[in-house]
Amino acid sequence: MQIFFRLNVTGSLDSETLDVMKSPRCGVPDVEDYSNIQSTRWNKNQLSYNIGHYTRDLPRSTVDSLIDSAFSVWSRVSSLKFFRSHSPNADIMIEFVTYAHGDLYPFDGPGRTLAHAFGPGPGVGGDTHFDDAEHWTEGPNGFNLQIVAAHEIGHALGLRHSGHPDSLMYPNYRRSRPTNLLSREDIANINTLYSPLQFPIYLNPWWLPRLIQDKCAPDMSFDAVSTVGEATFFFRGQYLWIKHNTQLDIKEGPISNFMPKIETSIDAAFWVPRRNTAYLIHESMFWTVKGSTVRGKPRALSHFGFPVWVQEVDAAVHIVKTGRTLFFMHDIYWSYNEKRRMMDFGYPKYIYEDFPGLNTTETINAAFHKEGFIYFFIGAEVYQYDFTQKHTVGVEKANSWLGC
Ligand code: RSS
Ligand code: ZN
Ligand code: CA
Ligand code: ZN
Repeated sequence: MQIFFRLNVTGSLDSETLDVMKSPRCGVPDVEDYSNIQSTRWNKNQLSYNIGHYTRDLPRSTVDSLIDSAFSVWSRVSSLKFFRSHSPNADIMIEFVTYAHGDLYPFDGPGRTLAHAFGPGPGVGGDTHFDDAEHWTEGPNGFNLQIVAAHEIGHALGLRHSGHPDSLMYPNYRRSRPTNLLSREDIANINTLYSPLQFPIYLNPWWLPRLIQDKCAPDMSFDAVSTVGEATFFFRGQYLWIKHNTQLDIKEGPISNFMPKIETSIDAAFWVPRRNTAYLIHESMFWTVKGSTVRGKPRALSHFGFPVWVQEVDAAVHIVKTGRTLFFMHDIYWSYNEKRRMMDFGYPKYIYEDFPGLNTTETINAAFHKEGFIYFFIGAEVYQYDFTQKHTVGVEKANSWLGC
């Protein structure tokens, strides 16, 4: 236990260890150990909350704004959204109460336990109670309501305790925390639990305004586009936009925010659903992204069986139906058999021979496959190509895919 909490490992019950041992294990049933392996989660990304009984320590409007900022702590770094409701059936019911208050976990008067929250679920699930025997404050004296509320909301969202004192989910109150309150671990944990893509988002892109790109610029083009799980990834320079198939909002930020190992641009990308794997190509190297993580070190493009003179590709697309991955370079392309893991015989071939009707005077920047069509990104345009009928079905602005 001392090792877990990074205390001095004495093996005896010194006062520091006793303080930690005295902490109730949060007082709610789903926290039986000090592991932050997450349990249940809400099956939706928009949650309502209702503030029922207030404390008299602070004006109501102050409580409202501190609770609101505690929710923002989590919504800023995740796909979650919170809205206040006055319904008694709100997902997260917030209450200031003392001693016995109707659940099995009576509070203990001033000090000791400050609050508790029930993990996600119907009824009492998500409900968050603050011990009103404490002195709640906005600042560092007494117990800071925003800090405690943000910790409890973490539980209400399904997070467990962390052994790292820098994490908001550490089981003991700490009056000084960074302004964003969260550690990298907290951010990684909430995103493991709720990211639709299962990609950890280590940094919020909005903290890096200098890198923001205008996706709706009139001549917008992309370096690489690929389906990845339930989303489509659009790469340009060191920047990435992620459009989820069913969620309306588009995530964006430097590529390294989503995949910390990748600090270059991406020339081509493709997704092999059967292996739940995306391949991201930069010059003569490629990364493998499986499920949530970039696997190991980048590997050489020659792995696919290219001749040595091929040191980069313009675009790549995997066609599930044929089990082939097509690699485009200038006016030629290769076909790779993913099942046999080897290049098909007779390649490279000219693009215009097999893709009639496609404007191939310019290089193909990016390509991806969706619902039976290949979408070729050429300059600022995207061509919807019917692979079986061998003709272009439509042309649009490349960034129309990002809602421009
Ligand atoms: C939670 O995990 O949701 C509850 C947690 C909390 O209340 N932790 C206690 C705490 O830090 N209390 C501070 C005041 C007492 C200090 C004495 C030692 N001690 C919410 C927090 C993290 C925001 C844990 C605790 C610390 C404790 C205790 C509990 C002595 C009982 C007795
Ligand atoms: Zn806790
Ligand atoms: Ca108490
Ligand atoms: Zn309670």
